[in-house]
Amino acid sequence: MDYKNILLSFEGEIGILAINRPKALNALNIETLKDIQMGIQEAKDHSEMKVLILTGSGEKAFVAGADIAEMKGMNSIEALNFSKTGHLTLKMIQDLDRPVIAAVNGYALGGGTEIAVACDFIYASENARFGVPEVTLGIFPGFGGTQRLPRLIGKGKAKELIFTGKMVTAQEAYQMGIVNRVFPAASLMEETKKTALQIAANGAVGVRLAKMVVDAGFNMDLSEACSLESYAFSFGFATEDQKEGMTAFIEKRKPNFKGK
Ligand code: DAK
Repeated sequence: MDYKNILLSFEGEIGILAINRPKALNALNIETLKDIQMGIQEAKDHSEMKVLILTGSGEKAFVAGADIAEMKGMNSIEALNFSKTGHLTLKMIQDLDRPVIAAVNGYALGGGTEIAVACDFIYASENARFGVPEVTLGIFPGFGGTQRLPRLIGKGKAKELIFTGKMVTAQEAYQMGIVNRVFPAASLMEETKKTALQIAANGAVGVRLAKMVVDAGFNMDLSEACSLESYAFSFGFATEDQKEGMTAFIEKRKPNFKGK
């Protein structure tokens, strides 16, 4: 597939989607959001892929936000269209039936932080910067930032970021619980790939069910969520991977999972 503003590649079981608009620090315009949607669909159709890494091209930015030049002249209807396109893009990332790791390699501002937070978890380089500076532009976060950020780090910390619009370092983002791990810029991709390979070596159906249960159960009450877990857990016993995983343990060998 030919994309204008993303690069999509596959290295064995790992997919890498890099947002690639260097002249605007990978800012998200509508064209880029649509490219990301098509890239996610292509990754989904690539059955060999077990984990997707989302990153930004270049050394300076992951995504410096929504494209301010494109947004500046929008009326409310165009803004609604933009917001819906953004929400759909982030939902496609969140709902991908395989894990998505954000490798944040520089500025992740506004829509950049929002798209990272829609991934399953975030690794960051030491030079990464996070923030939702929309209020400094006279708006507020509109790609799920007012919803996903409080669910990830709690309402108080999310409101502090949203109301001040301040930027935080990768280390501060780690302390706030936005980021799982921080690495020197030169080793971010290598470390992210290591984790992706560790995930890819596990039973793919189990990983996929676990993602679904964590996400779907998060907004349910505990007893409903545990009931969902029970049914999904039982379904796992209908798979070849469960038989292989447990047989391999008993036979003291490495499992050979087929994702079936
Ligand atoms: N949009 C468009 N262009 C951008 C950009 C952005 N967000 N960020 C950077 N650029 C462009 C710059 O204009 C500059 O272009 P040229 O002048 O070279 O043509 C080029 O990228 C390099 O940027 P700088 O020269 O500014 O580079 P610096 O190193 O000096 O500064 C910076 C880097 C990241 C600190 C700075 O560029 C910056 O503050 N950028 C803006 C960050 C920001 O405010 N991001 C949040 C955007 S607001 C909505 C839903 C969601 C949203 C909005 C609406 N709806 C419901 C409608 C989301 C909003 C946002 O994300």
